[in-house]
Amino acid sequence: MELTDIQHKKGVTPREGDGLIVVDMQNDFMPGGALAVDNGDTIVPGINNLMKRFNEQNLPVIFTQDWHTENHKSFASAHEGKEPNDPHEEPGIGPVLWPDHCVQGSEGAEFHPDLKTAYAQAIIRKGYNQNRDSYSGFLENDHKTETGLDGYLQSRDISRIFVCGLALDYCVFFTAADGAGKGYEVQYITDLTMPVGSPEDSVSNALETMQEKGVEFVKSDAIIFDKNSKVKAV
Ligand code: VGL
Ligand code: ZN
Repeated sequence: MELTDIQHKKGVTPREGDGLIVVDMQNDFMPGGALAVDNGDTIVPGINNLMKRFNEQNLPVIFTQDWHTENHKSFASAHEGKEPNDPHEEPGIGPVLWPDHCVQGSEGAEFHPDLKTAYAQAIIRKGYNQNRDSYSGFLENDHKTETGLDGYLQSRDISRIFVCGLALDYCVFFTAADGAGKGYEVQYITDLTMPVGSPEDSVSNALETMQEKGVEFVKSDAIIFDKNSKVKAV
């Protein structure tokens, strides 16, 4: 399955109770970065535009930020004789190992310089536990340990989330899937994401799993804002 096989919603109008989650728009995932996603930078203007419109409606924008320790166990360099993209299955790690990326405090962990970070009302960091990865913005890869995003969204009465960012087949996928699993309505914005594509079936696996979990797919030009449904400023 590929993105072109996916049925998209005709249109959706953001309303009170919605939030926009922008996943891992960091230098290391951009062309030239340590874990570069092809064309990862091309989605920055579209995300900026969408964040602006959420902001104008007084709807929250939340970022996630991949935030690893040095020698994090998801890095190939932490395993003798292993290379990035080598298959590796171990609780909380895998299905492949990664190049060193998004190390806490490094330039690679910073957001893309053109991303309008001022729109974000909260930033949830993840992946800081040395021996366990966290692809999802909600749960670490043990599928139990909370990042705090769920509590944040609940305390702000958010029940529907729009997700975009990097990467389609990892952190955006797991954020969308866990969101659906936790009972959020999830709108996956398919033109504001790009895939890593490792291993080979990662994209089809992500798309099929999200469909099974009831995630809905929408293109950014089908997100239609209604000025009359603007949330009142407090
Ligand atoms: C990601 C692999 C490793 C992502 C993060 O943001 O999708 N992928 N760390
Ligand atoms: Zn990572």
